[in-house]
Amino acid sequence: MKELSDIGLVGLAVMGENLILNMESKGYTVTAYNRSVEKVESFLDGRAKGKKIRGAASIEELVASLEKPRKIKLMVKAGQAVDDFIEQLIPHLEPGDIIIDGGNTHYPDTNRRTDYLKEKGLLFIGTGVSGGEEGALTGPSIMPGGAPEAWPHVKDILQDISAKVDDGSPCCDWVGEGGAGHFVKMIHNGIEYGDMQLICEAYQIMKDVLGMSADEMHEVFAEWNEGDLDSYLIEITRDILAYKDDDGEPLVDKILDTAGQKGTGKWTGIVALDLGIPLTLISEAVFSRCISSRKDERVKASQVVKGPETTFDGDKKQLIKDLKDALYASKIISYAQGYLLMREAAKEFGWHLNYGGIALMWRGGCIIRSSFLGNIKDAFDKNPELENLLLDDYFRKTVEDAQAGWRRVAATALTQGIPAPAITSALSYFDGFRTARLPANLLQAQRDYFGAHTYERIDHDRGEFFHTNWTGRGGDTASTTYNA
Ligand code: 2AM
Repeated sequence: MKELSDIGLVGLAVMGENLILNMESKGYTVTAYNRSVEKVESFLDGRAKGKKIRGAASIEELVASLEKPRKIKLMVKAGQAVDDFIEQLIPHLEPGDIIIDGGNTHYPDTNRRTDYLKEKGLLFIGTGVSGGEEGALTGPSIMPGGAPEAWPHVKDILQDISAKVDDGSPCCDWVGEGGAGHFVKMIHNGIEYGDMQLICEAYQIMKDVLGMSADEMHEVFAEWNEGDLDSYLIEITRDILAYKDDDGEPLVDKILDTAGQKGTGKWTGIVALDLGIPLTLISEAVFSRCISSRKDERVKASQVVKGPETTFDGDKKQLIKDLKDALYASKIISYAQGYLLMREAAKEFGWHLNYGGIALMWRGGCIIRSSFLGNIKDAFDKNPELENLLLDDYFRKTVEDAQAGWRRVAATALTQGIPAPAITSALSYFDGFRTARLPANLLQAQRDYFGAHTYERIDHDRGEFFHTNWTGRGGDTASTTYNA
């Protein structure tokens, strides 16, 4: 073992342990530390036995065991634990040393910590890590941001342990300044919410409109996974549908329909509202989980509130084909909206984001990995300044080609009374996006009528505001206005 370790890792829960083993397997020497020090001993005697991994019994020992500039990765509970370790580490570190937070941190905390450590001459990186326990061990998607000067020192190790795509490119690259890495991880999670909701809507339409069995749906997802929809989430859905409980019945049918959430989808929706970005699909996915969790209310309502009493008499094969188009088109909308939000956040926070690189980071290792992300990478390679994915030729044409089927699916869900908020709201966004004149002229008139909020006119320059005394009773004094 080398005299000094390449990196230290604090936090011996499963993600931390697996990342250490991953680093070690790539040839790095690692020092392990944990608040409850007995876990260091049991790790060294267990999974780390015989490997280039040393333990530290204290922060001092950890710091003394590292090559300079020191690199210490925190894999502890997000929040106070990160701040506590930073405070414990500061007195022992020297200018240029690097602290990396690999936890599920909210990006404003990473913005704050990057600035705080910069004042102390230290470099901070906040990185999203996606791929779960298995990914941590075999190759996760890693999304680092923070102090750009730190990147050259950690690039090799982070890229070596990350997932690789077919051509060997690592699913890890520099994301941007401050909290950009954790922001992009948050968007990843939001997109994950959207992708899962879309699949669930397709599932419910197959189950409740077409009356398909789990085995039949398994076949459909297996086929979809061979085409444009090829992705981890379609693949696991295929396998879930085939999984039988002890009595031979599909396990999925016995699972209670109340979805949990840990908050990253909600964070994504809140930022979208704050920045005025129409992130409709992901927001609907979050609200769908909220509706699902109100099970008692739904059960009671189902006994008294009637929906339409129609049965589907269309072509079953065609609807399955249409569902595939609806899923793919809606997914494009969701990513287009997620990218819009990243662009706006980059403007707001002064980040320089590499949009194609982000698609590549998500291409492998993480929950939303899919071949589709290769198309997004291509779109940004062609035009790094692409304003909206829907303006890229490939995506525009794909959505145009899919829209007939997509509209049939939305219409079927609506007439049959099956909730499909992600698929239908994505279609409404698409129609809003491609409509030159929306009814907001009337809305502005209403605002001016009741609140003297003023309006602009199509026959005058932008920026000139008018107020009308609509009833003859109001005054001519306009109120101040702002644009959301
Ligand atoms: P522990 O083993 O001492 O509980 C995941 O929970 C990891 O975060 C574990 O390594 C855990 O350490 C650590 N952790 C959780 N809360 C912490 C806190 N407040 N301070 C330090 N470490 C903490």
